[in-house]
Amino acid sequence: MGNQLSDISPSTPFLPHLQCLHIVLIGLDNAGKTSLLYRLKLQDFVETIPTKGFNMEHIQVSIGSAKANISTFQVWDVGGQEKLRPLWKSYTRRTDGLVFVVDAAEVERMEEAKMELHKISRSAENHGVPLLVLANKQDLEATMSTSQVEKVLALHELSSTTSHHTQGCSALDGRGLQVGLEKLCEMIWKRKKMMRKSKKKT
Ligand SMILES: Nc1nc2c(ncn2[C@@H]2O[C@H](COP(=O)(O)OP(=O)(O)OP(=O)(O)O)[C@@H](O)[C@H]2O)c(=O)[nH]1
Ligand SMILES: [Mg+2]
Repeated sequence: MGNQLSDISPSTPFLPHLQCLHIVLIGLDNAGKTSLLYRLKLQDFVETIPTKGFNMEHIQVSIGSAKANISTFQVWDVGGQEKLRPLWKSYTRRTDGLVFVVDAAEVERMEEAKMELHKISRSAENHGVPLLVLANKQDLEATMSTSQVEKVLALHELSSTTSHHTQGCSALDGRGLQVGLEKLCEMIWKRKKMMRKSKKKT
């Protein structure tokens, strides 16, 4: 269904809610990407096993206060184990938005997460692609705040053409996800609008 929507959407910029947005969840193993994908899909917390390849689901979310404003997302969730990370590039190519998930309770792995985030952001194809950082597992007690996560991931060092937002969330109870997706949508539509404008000029 999402594919049909995406087929008609490029010529209908005045109906942004009809477009199927392609987004990719990446991040270290155990960060909670698959749990977040199925929280979004099923509105429930499901048992997961480490992802060996990828999962993909179409998800419909109402964005903003108007209930009729439904956005469809094609969400890719790619395994985060070290040996799988070289594959991230092929999933993020030509994506509308990147979602980088961290386990906000795992302080000792933040440096590793930072290195991977900056590596994928440096890839030419990802220049300017809006980035949502999800600081997951906020239901646990000792978690980093969003400002701590922003700092430790050195988001200020990312290219100035990359808009980003950091959102605390939990796949366990669903908090933060709606707001995070709304922010991501906002950034994506803003970029699409800018790209359309600069195309018209040339
Ligand atoms: N407490 C808590 N546990 C979570 C949350 N999200 C995920 N988990 C747990 O964290 C572990 C890893 O979750 P996954 O969703 O499989 O992690 P992943 O990022 O997909 O991992 P890979 O597939 O290996 O890349 C599982 O035991 C989940 O139940 C959360 O918000 N809160
Ligand atoms: Mg997974």
